Amino acid sequence: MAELTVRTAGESHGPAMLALIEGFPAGVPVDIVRIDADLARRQGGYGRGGRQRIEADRVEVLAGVRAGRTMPGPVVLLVRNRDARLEEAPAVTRPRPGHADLAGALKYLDPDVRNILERASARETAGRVAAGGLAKGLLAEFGVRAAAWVTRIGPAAAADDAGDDLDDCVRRRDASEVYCPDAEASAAMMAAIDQAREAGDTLGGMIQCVATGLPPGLGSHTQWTRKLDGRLARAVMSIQAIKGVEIGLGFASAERPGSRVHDAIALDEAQRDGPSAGLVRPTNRAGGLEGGMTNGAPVVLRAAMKPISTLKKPLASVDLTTRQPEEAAYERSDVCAVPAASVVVEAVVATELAAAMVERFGGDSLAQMRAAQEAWQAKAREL
Ligand code: EPS
Repeated sequence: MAELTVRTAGESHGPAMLALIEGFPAGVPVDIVRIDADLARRQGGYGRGGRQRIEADRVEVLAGVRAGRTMPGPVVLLVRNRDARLEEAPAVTRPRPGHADLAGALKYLDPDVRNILERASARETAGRVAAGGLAKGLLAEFGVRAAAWVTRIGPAAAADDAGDDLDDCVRRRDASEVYCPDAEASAAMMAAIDQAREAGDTLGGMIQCVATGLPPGLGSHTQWTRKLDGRLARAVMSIQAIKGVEIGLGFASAERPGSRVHDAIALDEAQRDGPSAGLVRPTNRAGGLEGGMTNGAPVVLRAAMKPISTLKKPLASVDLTTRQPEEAAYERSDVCAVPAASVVVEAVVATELAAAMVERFGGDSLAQMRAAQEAWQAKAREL
């Protein structure tokens, strides 16, 4: 069975970030302008630091695309670093609490945590966003969309918004400097970032991602490794600084009785020819996933991001060369990267959903996938 996988390579201050995408179907349109727009969004967001004034991320295709469509075989995407100075970058010997620095120093028995932080850096997510752009191109062929936005930064939270109208939500998100559809909350979030900056501190927040148009049955209940909720959680949790992931009601479902958690099943004959075969769910507390499979409702996922670990007013640390107590290292850094992380969440969710589509409908070519999807859809109405 074809398996769609994404791997990245590259250091924060190396020559470039690379994404290797294998198992991607042939014949899928590749929209470079759209991928670059996602890369630019990832670079932006109120609260970013000096690095993003240097970088101007653009995707370059090194392999696997011809005449604007994917070919059979691996795709390689590249995003160059302008701030490429890996050889000249100074040693860092005072590990920053919260970063990969100390755990990596102990793992590799190396007091220069530069060798760790260069790969741990969130710059790596430029590669994952580029790959996610490719995945979005495949999803669009099937009318599937994923969009993510910011719902909290530090103390400032948006009004509850499940993104019922995804187009409207994305329009409002794109008008906000913190990528939050709620204009009033956006202003409060920016004020919170200003306060943190003045205090030499950093802020985390919450991100919500919604995916619509998904056919039921993506993922599988038959083996824990194939459960789509588990795969989405792993992909999102692997994003730098993400410390929590929930689907649907998530942690709130622990407080409620079952009658207020599960989504009743109803009939809507008008939707008989659609993906649900007319078996609809008036509520979506499950966040579109039951038994590790999509149930036809939108997938709704939330992620919690911790504050950036490089602090202008650093926490206590120890110099690994002298073993003397010292403040943790500080260079330039972002005050808040939650808006940027929302773009990464959107990208990795799109990648996992595309992988699940390939698994369900076969991965050689777009034409083959479409035929399999249509054949299933025709049978679904007979259920
Ligand atoms: C990061 C540190 C900063 C961030 C970086 C992630 O980079 P620098 O040390 O060069 O100032 O800007 O994020 C990016 C470069 C990016 O493109 O997102 C870190 O240590 O994780």
